[in-house]
Amino acid sequence: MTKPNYITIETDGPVTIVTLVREDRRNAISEDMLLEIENVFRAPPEGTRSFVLAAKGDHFCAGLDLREHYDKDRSPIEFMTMCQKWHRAFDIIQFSGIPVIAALKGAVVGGGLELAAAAHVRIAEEGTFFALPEGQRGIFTGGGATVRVARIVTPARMVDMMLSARTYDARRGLDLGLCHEVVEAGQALSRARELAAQVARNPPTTNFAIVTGISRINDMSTTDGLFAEGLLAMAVQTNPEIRDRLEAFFSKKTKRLEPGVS
Ligand code: 1HE
Repeated sequence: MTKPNYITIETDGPVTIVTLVREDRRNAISEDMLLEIENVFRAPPEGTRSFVLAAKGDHFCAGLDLREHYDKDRSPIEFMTMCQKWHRAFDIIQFSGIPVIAALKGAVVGGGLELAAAAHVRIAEEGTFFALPEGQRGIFTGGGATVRVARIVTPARMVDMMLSARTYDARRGLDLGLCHEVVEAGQALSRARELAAQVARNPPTTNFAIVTGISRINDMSTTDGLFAEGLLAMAVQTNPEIRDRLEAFFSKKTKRLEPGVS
């Protein structure tokens, strides 16, 4: 694989850290950058058991590269094809079977929010803000927000977000499910790395079931969903790898859950 220009890829044991490094454009996603993002999640470094998705600079991601869009003056079919590329790339992030922890800061807007929504856990630091400003720019979402963001915040709220271009800060984002944890300014990356290291210690089959199964089952009817849940549990609960963990629990060698610790 040739060296990417718009992302960096670093491995720390089983954790692979993918960083958007186009800070002069506020990490706006161009066609080339999208392909680089897709490639690393499609073919992760050997031994990857979890990902951190991070960004350089003050902002996570400003969405679609509006300059490239303007300059290319794409035809309807060209943009449809582009959307399909976004969908393909973000589907790989969501469904490759490997957990992705996003470290959010500054603007997480438009296509940047679509990218974050494809990650499984979102850690936001103080100063993060979420928005869908597409309406204001006269455009529409095209990277999966109508599916992923609408499911998080409800379709009605997404309509409002797009019409009003209102921004939600990290705390409000936490209430709405746009992020799962808020940390002090400057701490999102270290917390995401810590969580990714913890998640990497889960059996891969268990992580696979969690990150692919829950979303897919929620696309199914109740009957199909319950059946699919049984099939996944059948594979995970009978995995010989989990026996040691249960024994460690019985012999009180594992840390107990504590109230109020997230
Ligand atoms: C960009 C982009 C971009 C910045 N494409 N070049 N997304 C938006 O509508 C967000 C647009 N961006 C912003 O609102 C602001 O840039 C930020 C709040 C993210 C950051 O503000 P700030 O003051 O730190 O930076 P800036 O001066 O606005 O931007 C720095 C440079 O990055 C500037 O270029 P320069 O040549 O003047 O230095 C900006 O033009 C450039 N820049 N954002 C291209 N998005 C699959 S469909 C998805 C639909 C969408 O995502 S719509 C995009 C929504």
